[in-house]
Amino acid sequence: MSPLDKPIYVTQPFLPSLEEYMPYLEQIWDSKWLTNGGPFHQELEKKLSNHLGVDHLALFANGTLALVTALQALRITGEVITTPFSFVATAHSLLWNGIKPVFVDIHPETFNLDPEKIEAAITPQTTAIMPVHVYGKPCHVEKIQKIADIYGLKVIYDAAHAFGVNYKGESLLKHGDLSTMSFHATKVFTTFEGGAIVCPDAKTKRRIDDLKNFGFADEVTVVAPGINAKMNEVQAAFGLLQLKHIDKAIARRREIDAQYREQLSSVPGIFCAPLPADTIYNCSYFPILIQDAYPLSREGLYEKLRQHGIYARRYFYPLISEFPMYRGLPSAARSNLPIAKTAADRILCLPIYPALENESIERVISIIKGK
Ligand code: T4K
Repeated sequence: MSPLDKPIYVTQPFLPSLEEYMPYLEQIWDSKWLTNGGPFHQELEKKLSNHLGVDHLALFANGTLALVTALQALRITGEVITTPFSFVATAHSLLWNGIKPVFVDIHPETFNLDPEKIEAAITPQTTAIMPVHVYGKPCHVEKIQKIADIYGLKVIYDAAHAFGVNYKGESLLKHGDLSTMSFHATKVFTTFEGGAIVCPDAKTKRRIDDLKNFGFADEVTVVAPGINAKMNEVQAAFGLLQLKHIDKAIARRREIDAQYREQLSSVPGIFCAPLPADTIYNCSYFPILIQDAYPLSREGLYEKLRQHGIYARRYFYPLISEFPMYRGLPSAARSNLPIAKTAADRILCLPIYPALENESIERVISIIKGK
């Protein structure tokens, strides 16, 4: 197979060399400490908190369990306002807690929950807002906090895409009552599967730590009906190794983002979602909108790229609100979510990952340009 025929996926995990990973594995084999808050787990919590500039962070087995547990930690009930333009895990975490999702439309430029539309969706049952920093681009955190303060609501950010994003001089993860992260294989920072909850104080971290370990507070005391959501030592060790390379990996993502932007911004009918203001962005995704001026529809371009071995993805199509377990909700009506519907019908995320070669980027660009 020539390099030109090699399939190009939307993403690929950044894997340091196996030799670099072996000493960590040897240590695990020697100690026989495989899970339950072992030394690598503890070290990664400390190093990640420092790297991200946050006060407290609890590691999780994946991002979905982090979301489910974040809701438990704050004892959220009733209704929660959220976005339909996300990965389905966001809303699923609500259903797993017996909470009713209330979908609110997104902003056309950021693809994030539109703060201007939140107030109209608040009812006496509303207890929280769960916005998503979609593609790692910051939500309007100031406006959302103001609404939460007025109505006495909690804010849990699904920050699955927002690893290392800095907004107005500090970590984006510091906003809201809690932020959850995903370290899945497809994410900027990965531990194969994995996730975290970022929280502001030691007391909340303690509760979260209990909840992710069946509710055990000590050997004989169970304080809550917790779950098993612990990250194991093999994953935590891999996280420590990833962390050593993460700045270089994000720098390469920035180069790719710049190349796409330079080459595609002037193509009629291709809209490159702008870089967020006041933000040091992680370039986790490269979303484009296919507009009427482009000769193909979004589906047409998606198929054309596939025929050339390029697997761009339609994140987030279909909208969460279109799935069977959500579509009966009054807030899932298409008339309530026109901007999200248009975005879902026109969006395409192009391949972006540190090992993506310049020739591959050129290949993607030339197909989009119709050459
Ligand atoms: N909240 C939000 C906003 C999220 O986006 C997600 C996850 C979550 C919560 C939940 O977090 P986790 O519980 O997952 O930690 C992927 C991921 O599975 C999912 O983690 C992610 N969001 C979502 C946006 O994307 P798929 O169905 O697109 O994955 P898949 O398997 O098709 O992978 C995409 C491409 O990545 C493949 O074509 C090739 C490449 N790939 C994938 C894997 C799994 C690799 O090169 N190596 C791999 O190991 O969902």
